[in-house]
Amino acid sequence: MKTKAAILFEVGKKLDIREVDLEPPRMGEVMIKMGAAGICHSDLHVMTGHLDAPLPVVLGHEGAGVVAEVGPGVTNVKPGDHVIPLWRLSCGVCEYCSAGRPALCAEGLQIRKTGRLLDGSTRFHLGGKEINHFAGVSSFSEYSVLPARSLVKIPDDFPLDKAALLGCGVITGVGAVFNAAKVKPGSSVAVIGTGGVGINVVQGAAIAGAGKIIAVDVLANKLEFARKFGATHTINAKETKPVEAIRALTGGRGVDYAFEVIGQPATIRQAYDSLCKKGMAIVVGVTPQTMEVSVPIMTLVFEERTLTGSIYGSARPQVDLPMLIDLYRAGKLKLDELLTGRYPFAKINEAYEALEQGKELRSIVTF
Ligand code: CND
Ligand code: ZN
Repeated sequence: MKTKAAILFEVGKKLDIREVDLEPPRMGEVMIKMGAAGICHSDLHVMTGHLDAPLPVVLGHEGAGVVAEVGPGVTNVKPGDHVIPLWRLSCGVCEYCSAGRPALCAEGLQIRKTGRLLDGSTRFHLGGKEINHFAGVSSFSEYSVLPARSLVKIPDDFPLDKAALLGCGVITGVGAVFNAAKVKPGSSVAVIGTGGVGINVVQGAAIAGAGKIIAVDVLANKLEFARKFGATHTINAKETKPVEAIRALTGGRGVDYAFEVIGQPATIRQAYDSLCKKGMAIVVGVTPQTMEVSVPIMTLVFEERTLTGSIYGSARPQVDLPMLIDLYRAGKLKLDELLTGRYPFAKINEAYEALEQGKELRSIVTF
């Protein structure tokens, strides 16, 4: 069948919406009709060359849709089911999956690096040539084919535009707080970079009962949003040095947890430098492969600080996504306020320009 998909042909170029051929799902695969797809910075990293992906590729890793067709052997979903696709496939049986850390499964990394589905081929074709999948999701397409294991079923009455946000930005941000840091009630938290993912770290910390939540960004509108999502203090890093300001706000002590949600060595170092003794810095931002950061070793030893990272909210999506839906329905998780922009699929490049200019908190394209 034919489907319209947004393709990145070359780094530095805009997305090109083309009508491509989509093969039906093979063994263990599912075709979904996308309802909405989220505009995340990770796709922008691929467009600018900060993140590697085999090209040409149908981008998009945040989305939600309805199952249109299932391939042979699929038992976990059926046509008509509403689903969120996961951008980290997991096998369910390896050491990491068994330990409840599916985002560390090698299968997900394989699909992400090769741009191919598990049998090594693609379902997207243009003029007879293979077009790669992105992270096994490719949500910037009216229809996509992906492994059945990459899907989490959600209630049919849960709106697909809100569900799309859960698939990356929300589970990554809230999950970093709940699963990676395990933020304790009453503790102090700094969040450096409060865009679409960072704002979910802010609201995750608020839900976890943090006493002090210090938001750091360079844009005034992002800091205003951060207040609405639970930040108790805000710092504009363009006007004030963040480390000094965070220390001043904590009586010189530093924070228990500092999250970096941008992807730059300088801000990762700021997160580390903002910690108290025994504090933990959690890197969520994605940097180019070769980038490094250095920290003073003796603070690791004499102050027992931790520097760690969190991928995909260190989550168990089959457990955490339904939990996030419950939190939204209980009025504790803000999704309506998170969704600041809606663009028709045809205007996806405008959605990315708005993200680059910092105009939106999180936006979606609809099909
Ligand atoms: P978005 O562009 O929405 O947010 C970045 C924010 O950082 C913006 O509000 C900027 O104004 C702010 N910022 C930029 N420079 C500075 C600075 N020097 N000091 C303070 N603030 C600054 O991006 P996003 O929220 O969609 O994504 C953020 C990062 O998270 C990005 O690197 C993305 O690739 C990564 C990510 C990681 C994961 C994961 O699993 N770890 C999943 N999804 C996205
Ligand atoms: Zn993302």
